[in-house]
Amino acid sequence: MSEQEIKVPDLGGADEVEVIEILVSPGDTVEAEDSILTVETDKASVELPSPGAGKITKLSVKVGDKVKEGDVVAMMETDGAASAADDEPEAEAESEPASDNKPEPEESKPEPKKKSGGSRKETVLVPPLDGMEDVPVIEVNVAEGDTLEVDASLVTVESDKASMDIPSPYAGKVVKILVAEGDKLSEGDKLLEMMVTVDGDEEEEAQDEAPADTAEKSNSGPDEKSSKEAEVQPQSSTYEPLSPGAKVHAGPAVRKLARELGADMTRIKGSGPKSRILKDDVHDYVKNQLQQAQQGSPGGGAGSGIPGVKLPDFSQFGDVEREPMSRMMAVTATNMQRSWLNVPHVTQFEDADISDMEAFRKSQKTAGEKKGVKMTPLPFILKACAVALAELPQFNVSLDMERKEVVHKQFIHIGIAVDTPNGLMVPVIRDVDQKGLWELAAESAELAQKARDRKLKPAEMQGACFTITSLGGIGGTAFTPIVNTPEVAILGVSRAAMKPVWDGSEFQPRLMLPLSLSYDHRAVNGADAARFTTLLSQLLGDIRTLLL
Ligand code: CAO
Repeated sequence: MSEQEIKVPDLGGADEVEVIEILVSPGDTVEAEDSILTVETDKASVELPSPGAGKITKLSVKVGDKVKEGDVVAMMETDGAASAADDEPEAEAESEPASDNKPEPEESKPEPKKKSGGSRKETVLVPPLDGMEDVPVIEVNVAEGDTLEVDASLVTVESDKASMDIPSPYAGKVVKILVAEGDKLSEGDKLLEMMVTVDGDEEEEAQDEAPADTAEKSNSGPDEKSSKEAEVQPQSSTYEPLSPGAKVHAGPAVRKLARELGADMTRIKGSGPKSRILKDDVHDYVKNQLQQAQQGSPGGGAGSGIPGVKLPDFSQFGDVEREPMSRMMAVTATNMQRSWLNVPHVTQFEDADISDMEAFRKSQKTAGEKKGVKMTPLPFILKACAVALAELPQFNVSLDMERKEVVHKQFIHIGIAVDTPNGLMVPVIRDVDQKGLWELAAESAELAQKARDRKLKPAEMQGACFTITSLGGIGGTAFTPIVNTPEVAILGVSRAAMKPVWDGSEFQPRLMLPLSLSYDHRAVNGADAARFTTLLSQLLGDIRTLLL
């Protein structure tokens, strides 16, 4: 037995490099060429291999340490065979070619900001996205050469919950667009370059800040787009596959682990520098996949216990065309299926006599015109639901099945389903119980318009206790809505129609509003559901009771 030093080999020109991962522990037995640790230069990550077979006895470095050629990083016990350490084995450079270690050519360095007759170049970055990351660009709204005002929409991005426009922080001319449809963006990513109009003082300031500020904000080098892709695309937070051709950055030990666990590395988000995949990322990914399988796959088939639907070759029956689902459609489909599979649904029907309510609503037409607000049946229904939720709080809960707890909500926020050209969206009106009818009319109209214009912010679609889906403006006599989990009930409203109603001595023509209440039968029992719809019917039948 003899003790042997493991040293940092020739690093292809790099001086000091940082240890980013340690792949062995004292006591581990390693083979020759097994990776000991990973260091990262500006341009490449490098695994330092073991010079021979033996047992690691000591580590002399930790993650974050800077090392250079010849530094001892670990000690190992060998059986006395010839040491290869002194031969300085070549480190295994991975991912980027060795030539990347060369100093950057002069011309690729950003130039200091120049005074340019009342304008300066700025790189517009992605602002905070309400905590979201990797949000796909669905539309680029400007072209190179366009002259923009402050707040002009630059691009539209679409998350699971909402689409939003990213506004221009400057007035000026678009010089170069750095993103394309389909790119995934996170806060701080570069969007485009603009020549921004500045006044004299600001220009002086910009001159003083250069070049440090310029290096940060301006980068018009030819590699801009490709480096952006390399940085952004692998950062999928939902374990979506990387785009075709995107490179996986990981060392051999991590690759080996992924192989052993059967994990597809192109689906793993790397948390290391430059999105490098670490061992923990592989473990997290596998854990996440197992959890998903246990909870049931949203798409049915594997994991949910439900056989998937096998599609025939439709072209055998006639011409077909295929188009990709929009992200919103795919998300809605997943949510609907998740709810349908998880929630035991029951629907309770009721008709509310809204003849008097309708008379009152019509009497408010002129007042509405003066206010610029249209009073539809929806605000009355919102108000009636808020009263019913307060009186029957078992509807204002969510179920935490994992902890076997019922979450009671002390607020009354109601979602309204809005039909938009891009699909179904559900903005949320907060504190409905504390708002008046005009306020509810104005707010629901405003949110519905925002939904149609794809201007809803994610926060405006969160936090609902209950949902109303009104098809009354369109038609139909009844339907069975799907509960918008984790809420436990949803009210479907169909088209009001004149019906003969028996008053004890004769039939009266009354305007009847069909209500369909779907509920989660785990949280709500049938008797309470009947109480809820009966109460709604009474409240809408005599809207004075809404004030009580
Ligand atoms: N019975 C009869 N008429 C009704 C009615 C009802 N239940 N509800 C609304 N109306 C009338 C309104 O009074 C209005 O008529 P006037 O113009 O003569 O006053 C007309 O229908 C259109 O109303 P609206 O749809 O503009 O307004 P709203 O407040 O009733 O609804 C909104 C707003 C956003 C809920 C609705 O526009 C919408 O998008 N509904 C579709 C929701 C949906 O897709 N649900 C399905 C989800 S599951 O796939």
